[in-house]
Amino acid sequence: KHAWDNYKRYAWGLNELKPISKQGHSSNLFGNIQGATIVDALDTLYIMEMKEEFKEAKEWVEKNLDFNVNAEISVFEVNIRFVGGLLSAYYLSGEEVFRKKAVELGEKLLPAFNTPTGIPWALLNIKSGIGRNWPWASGGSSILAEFGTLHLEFVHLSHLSGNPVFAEKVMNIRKVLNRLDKPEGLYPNYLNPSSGQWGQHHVSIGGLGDSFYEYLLKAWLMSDKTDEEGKKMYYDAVQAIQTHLIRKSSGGLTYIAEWKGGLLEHKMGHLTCFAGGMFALGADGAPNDKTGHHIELGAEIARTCHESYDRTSMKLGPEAFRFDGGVEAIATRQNEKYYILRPEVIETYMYMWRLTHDPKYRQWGWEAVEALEKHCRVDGGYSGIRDVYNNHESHDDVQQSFFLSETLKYLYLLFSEDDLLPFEHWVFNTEAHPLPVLHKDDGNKEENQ
Ligand code: DMJ
Repeated sequence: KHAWDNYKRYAWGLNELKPISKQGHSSNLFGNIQGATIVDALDTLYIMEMKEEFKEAKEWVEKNLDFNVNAEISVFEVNIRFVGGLLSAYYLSGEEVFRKKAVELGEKLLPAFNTPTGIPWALLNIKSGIGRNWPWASGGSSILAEFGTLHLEFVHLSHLSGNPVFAEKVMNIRKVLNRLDKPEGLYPNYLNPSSGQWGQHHVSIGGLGDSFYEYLLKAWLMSDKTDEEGKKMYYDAVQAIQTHLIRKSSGGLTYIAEWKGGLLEHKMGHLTCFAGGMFALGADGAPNDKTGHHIELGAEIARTCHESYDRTSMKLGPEAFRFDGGVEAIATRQNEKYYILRPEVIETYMYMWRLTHDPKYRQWGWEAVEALEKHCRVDGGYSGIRDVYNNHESHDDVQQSFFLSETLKYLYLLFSEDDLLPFEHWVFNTEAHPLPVLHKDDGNKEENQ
């Protein structure tokens, strides 16, 4: 409520809030599409029964959310936050405006797929339909975690619009990936959309790779376990990750390293911490009696990520931590010591709690709540921190929209009963927007009704 009220007071209708300077914050990820915090927070407001706030947010969407703008946007960010947020708001509330807006935005994103291979561009001007890739990406490549994180939303867009084009686009991405040789069974982070060849052989379960793996598993779960291709791709990938990337430190902490052309960098990003929850969520379907092993792996990653928080002064985790040069789970570089209100560690606690009911996950979640209140809460909302090892806060003055959509929602779910958004019926997109499992008989049910 503190995060929302201050956003409303100082930055209403803009993308994000600057809680120290008490004004709006615009990120170039959304071009001049506005209202990221509103759309990202809709389902959180709904789930937390903040009815008045949800009503105001819905009215803003009806009157002001406009995609007819001359804007170059990140296809990935707009998909996970805006399309995902609108889809969840529709499924939870049944309000037609959200369905309509989601499909309208989905249509705007389609020109991104106009490449020789159908692997989409990272950036798209939604007025002109012209796409391009990030100038920093290896050899003009698209990014695995970006084009690999469209599947759940696009399947739902086809489901809700009756137009198969969305699902076709994401199924083609799978086809391209399945034709390619994978070094040691791993997926490099870079793929050129024109040649269909990998760029640099860098592999990460954190930034640039992360949610691609998440969406393989969740595509299978969301299909009511009928998507055998997604299932196979997920468990094969996890096998290769275990063999080549997962290591144990001398102090006994399991971590997931980064792989650069066969050499390991013994660094784990905060983003990588989501994988604890992913392994646990996928444990049930693991082949060869490996269920217990996948749960254990999830638990070990959760413990390592908790250590990365516990070993700081502020009890909030750094952006990246290392297992080399005599340290374990500690950031050594100044530019990796920040915390920007990210959710991944709390997300993993939530999955581990639901799947094991070990009370330590609630304790760890509560430690994070106390640290957020102590160090991130300011008069004008919540802010990120520049150095979590310092004893004095230097605030970055941004309240990220994912703080409302993910961090706060996962905390709320961690302390709720399991029947609030039960895993049998819902999967969370990578921005924590719940999407319903498409049960085998859904089509008939709709016809019958
Ligand atoms: C969010 O936008 C999503 O969770 C994404 O998958 C990764 N980065 C942020 C949160 O850290």
